[in-house]
Amino acid sequence: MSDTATHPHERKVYYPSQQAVQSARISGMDAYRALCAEAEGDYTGFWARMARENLQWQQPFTHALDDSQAPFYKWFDDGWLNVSFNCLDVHVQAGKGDKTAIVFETDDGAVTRVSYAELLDRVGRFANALKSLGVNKGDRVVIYMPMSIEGVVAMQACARIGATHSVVFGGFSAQSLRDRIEDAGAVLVITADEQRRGGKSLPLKAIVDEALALGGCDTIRHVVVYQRTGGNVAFTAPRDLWMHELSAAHSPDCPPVWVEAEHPLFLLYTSGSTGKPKGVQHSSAGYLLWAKLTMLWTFDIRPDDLFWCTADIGWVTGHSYIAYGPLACGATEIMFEGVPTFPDAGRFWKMIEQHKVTIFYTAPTAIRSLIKAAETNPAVHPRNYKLDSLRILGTVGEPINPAAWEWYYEHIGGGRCPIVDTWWQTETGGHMITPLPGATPMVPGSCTLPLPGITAEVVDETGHDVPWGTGGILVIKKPWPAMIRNIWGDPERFKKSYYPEELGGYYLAGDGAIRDANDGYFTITGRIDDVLNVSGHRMGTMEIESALVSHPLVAEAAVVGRPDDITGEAICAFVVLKRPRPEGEEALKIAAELRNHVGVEIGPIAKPKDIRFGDNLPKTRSGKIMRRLLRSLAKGEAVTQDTSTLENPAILDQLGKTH
Ligand code: 6R9
Repeated sequence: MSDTATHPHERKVYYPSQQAVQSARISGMDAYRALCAEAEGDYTGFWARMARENLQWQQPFTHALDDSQAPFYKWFDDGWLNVSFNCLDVHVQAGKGDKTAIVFETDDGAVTRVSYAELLDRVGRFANALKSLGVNKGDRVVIYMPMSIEGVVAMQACARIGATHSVVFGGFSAQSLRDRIEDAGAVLVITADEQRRGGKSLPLKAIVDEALALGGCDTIRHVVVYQRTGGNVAFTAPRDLWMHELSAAHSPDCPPVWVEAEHPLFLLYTSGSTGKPKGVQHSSAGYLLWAKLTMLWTFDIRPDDLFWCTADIGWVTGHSYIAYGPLACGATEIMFEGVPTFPDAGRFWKMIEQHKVTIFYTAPTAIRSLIKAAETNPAVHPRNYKLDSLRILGTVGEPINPAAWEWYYEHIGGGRCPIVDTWWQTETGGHMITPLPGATPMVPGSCTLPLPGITAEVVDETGHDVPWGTGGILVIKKPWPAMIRNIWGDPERFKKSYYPEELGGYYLAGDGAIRDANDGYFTITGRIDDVLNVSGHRMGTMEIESALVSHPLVAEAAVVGRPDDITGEAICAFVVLKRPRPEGEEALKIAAELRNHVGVEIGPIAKPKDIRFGDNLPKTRSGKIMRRLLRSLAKGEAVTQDTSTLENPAILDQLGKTH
């Protein structure tokens, strides 16, 4: 149970300053409540108004919501638009072509800027190049690229011609990349020769080659390569092509391909509770509307802001708050190639000072690791940097613990900047529950209240509201424009995962939550399914288990999470080998080999921190692995749960020991 529930009166409340309230777009709680009331009074009318006022339509829609095939909802169905047109052309046509769209800083500190007019030029050229390679509306394009302006160009160019992109995070292995290419049936991969992170060059093109060589990717016709480092890469003619050569050979003038509102803008693979990652399918209009509106509401973005979201374009945060949202608002944003600890752990603070960042959005895990760094090395403490350009701070990806929140508020925000703790998911498209910087009183550790139009609630297993102060399941009661539309190629799984019958038509988020007994504020209590959150990255336990058992030595594996001070959760694997249980040096050696194997199967982010070997796993008499016992063991706690149904109680002693 959370602190807020047990000690309602000890909660510390932080109010946005008068100044923040006065100047905000949604100014004060009354303005927030008025928008909520408008949505409640006329739900579809509210969304229709938002969509008319915030997007430019080539052909206007005549109705907002079609729920005739629920839960396959359609929004603004008969309207037509183009996402890239709404992100680029609208600003250039409004005379803002010279405004800087993206400030890009490389790993080693070189800075380049691109204006809206230049970005439109580059997107147009590359979109024409994609067309010349036979990429058509509806084709899937996999993007496996580093943080770069070219990465955004690739995404926007797909949007411009109606191709559906699927960005795969550059940390995923060849095997994971192959699986995603195959599942999406992609016709083309866009990658880079190498990526630069923390002073090192890491291969990308070589991994694409490896992925394609694994087989099953027969749909791929071309691999387009952005030359980032100039490192040596193998080139297979006529399959492989250079991005810069293609772009130079084509005209910047590429009329947007108008698409239906529901046309899939992108797929993004994310972990679920079974072994296979799911391709979350997003729409064009509903998604873009929410990416833009949440920039306006949650970040209160203004023309003179310098917005910095530190996420990678391989995650949904990088989609909504780098590639689409800021551009849809005509904002200026920073994009960073590197890591927060290179050349030292003062990098973020130095960049905020140097570029005069006004809105900073990052993950709790980054904050926690930078707190630790600042405590051990005074030279990288934020007090050494001038951070007074900041006006709003944000966090995303996992719960932020109150101590980290307070440090962020004091040391980064100077006690002056509201913190927006934004709860949302790959599936929701954009923020769902979050404070508003010019309205909501903040409570550290709570994501506070849903945005206007978002019908979040905490219910029991049968879909009935639980009283405030009682924990339960987080649901969204009504559909919303930016919601997931489908799991690519698997509508049944979509229904089962997100709209289970017993919840009576509510969207199941997969998180537990509790509302404060006094003010109804939401606190997220963590996943209720077999999904772990490691450094804000979603990892399915089954996915890691399948990777482990695919190693020839492994007979059986069970993966659970345990709390970790820096990464939030850490991956802990219990493994039974096909040979006698190893001990000492040998156990360490095999554990290292298994870790490496998981890195190859999924990617380095999925490597278990702890691996423990047993002769068996704790199982019920019906053969079910008792994960809750493993969770206690992983934490190093004594097992206090009922073990009467356990087939083999002696195993707990053996698995409780770390080596
Ligand atoms: C945007 C993103 C989604 C899961 C989500 C939840 C956790 C995200 C959070 C949070 C507490 C927050 N999560 N934001 N938990 N407070 N502010 O992270 O998407 O990668 O799909 O992860 O992350 O558990 O269900 P995604």
